[in-house]
Amino acid sequence: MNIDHRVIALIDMDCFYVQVEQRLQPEFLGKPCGVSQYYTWKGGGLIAVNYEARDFGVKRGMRGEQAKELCPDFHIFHVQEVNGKANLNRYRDASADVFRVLNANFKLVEKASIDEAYIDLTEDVQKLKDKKLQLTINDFSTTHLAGFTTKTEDERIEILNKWLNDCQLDDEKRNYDLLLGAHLVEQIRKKIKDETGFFCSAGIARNKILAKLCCGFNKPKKQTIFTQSDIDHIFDKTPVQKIQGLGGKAGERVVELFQVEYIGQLRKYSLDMLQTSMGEKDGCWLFNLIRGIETTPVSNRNLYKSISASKNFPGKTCLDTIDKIRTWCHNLAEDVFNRLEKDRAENKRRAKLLTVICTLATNETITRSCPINEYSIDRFANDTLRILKQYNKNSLTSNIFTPVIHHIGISAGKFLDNINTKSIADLFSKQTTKIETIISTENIINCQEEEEEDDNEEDNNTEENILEKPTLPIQGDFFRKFQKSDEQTKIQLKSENKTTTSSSSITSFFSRYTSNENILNCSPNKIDDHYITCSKCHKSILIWNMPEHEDFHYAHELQIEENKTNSIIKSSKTIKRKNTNQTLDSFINKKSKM
Ligand code: DCP
Repeated sequence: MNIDHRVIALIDMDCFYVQVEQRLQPEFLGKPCGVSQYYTWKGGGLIAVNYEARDFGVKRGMRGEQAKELCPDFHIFHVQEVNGKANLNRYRDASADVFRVLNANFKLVEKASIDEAYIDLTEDVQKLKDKKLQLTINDFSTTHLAGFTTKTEDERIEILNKWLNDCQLDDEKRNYDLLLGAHLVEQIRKKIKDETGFFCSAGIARNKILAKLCCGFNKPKKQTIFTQSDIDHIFDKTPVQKIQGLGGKAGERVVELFQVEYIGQLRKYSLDMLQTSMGEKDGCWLFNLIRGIETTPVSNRNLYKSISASKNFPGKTCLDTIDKIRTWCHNLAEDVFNRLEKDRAENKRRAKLLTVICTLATNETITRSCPINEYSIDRFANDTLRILKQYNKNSLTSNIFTPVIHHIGISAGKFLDNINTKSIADLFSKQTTKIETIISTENIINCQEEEEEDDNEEDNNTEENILEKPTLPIQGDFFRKFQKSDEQTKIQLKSENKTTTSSSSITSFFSRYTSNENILNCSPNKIDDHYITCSKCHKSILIWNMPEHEDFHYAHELQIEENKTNSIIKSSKTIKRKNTNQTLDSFINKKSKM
């Protein structure tokens, strides 16, 4: 597939939590509303605000009381609380309703957050081409073109109509597939509204970054097309930090380093200059991005990578006794447990790793993990408590905990798929269970400590958003794929007389600035010194690779058995690892290089 002819859409629900509440209480439809969390101080902190309220200047992050001063009719919905902790199930269930519609209609849907999804429409558009549709402006009642600010509906129609005719008449049909993509998105947005009651907006472009960017250009209830020819003049007015992946410290660093405000201002820097300052991979990524080239694929990911619960304990609400900490470990464990059980039933998978994050009064943020041997509230709670107790400077007999705790989060991840499949994969998974027992929960893994931004005095209820952010595109792995797959990138780079070999020795410029996006994401490739000794071969193995390593031993033992009896030879030759086409032989050969 030629990557530059992809058609990618980003669907983003409008003021999502407010719509979820309004669906339950329709009498508030059309009225200025917001959702607040923890109704404790000055009307609680607003985490979602609808567009009617935004017209009065009400913004996310304001206190409910402040919103009422700006807009006296402002109605506040409150996030449900269970055991003193925000319960987001209502929003998760509503999100599932939306994803059901998307999955029923498209093959390649990536869940980007609780209310955002990328869709790769390329194939659907190709199929639509065969139908030789004659589309009119009536098929695009909510569509806008990026780069055109239209004040009236007449203006919008005039501009879009011209573009629509150009697209259909253009012999090369350069933008025709974007047009067809926009047509599909108009239809799916209507379907979402009909089937769930929710409005959404969308961006349609050649890649995920542009789709994400332009989705925000005309919100709510609208969609925007970003054509390649508009890149330069739009980027000239787009602040660097509006680009996904450059929103946080990475963006700040780019602005500081190159003394620019808008992303388009970076065009004046050669590839060489960008790479010299940022490293080979990230310099190359940015060089291409500025020219509208970005090739991160839409991954068929509908499931969360981790299931988490967290809670802030600001100021006097801090946890200063073992009893309080025990209660909260239990509350959080219960939340995670209930969702894990639901996830296991629905998705046939099982989490293998429990990660605990905690912020102490000393401002230290600690992240520790341990294997999950079974789903159990008590087990999760006890493991969490045991980890936290390691940081207690008081005597073991005292109930007082010092330094006090201001944040606890627990997260279950590293899922093992297809746990119900009766196959050789099942045997592997059983073996994995044994391995976890060998490792035992006494082996607490020290994960790398990451900085957490102190964003609020209360939970901001964003565990989905924090934890489930799609992987940022600007990292080593991304570039390896990028340089291999994108013809245009190679041409671009050749014309600059540059080679694009990926260098593992170059520290990724961006990886140093993205940690706040993935606070709880204790990814194994970030930790390189946590090894355990394999009880079978006594090799030192990275703990996360242990299940796979043990699979190797298991497969090896099977191979020995295979050599012993002909019947086993026959059956074992057909054994394949799940999701791969490898035979047992190739599996063993590969693994024996470990
Ligand atoms: N959310 C949250 N805390 C935040 C940000 C968001 O709890 N700091 C929740 C409430 C939002 C939902 O996530 O409704 C989706 O977040 P979005 O950023 O997509 O914002 P909205 O959907 O509310 O508004 P918009 O229409 O601008 O996308």
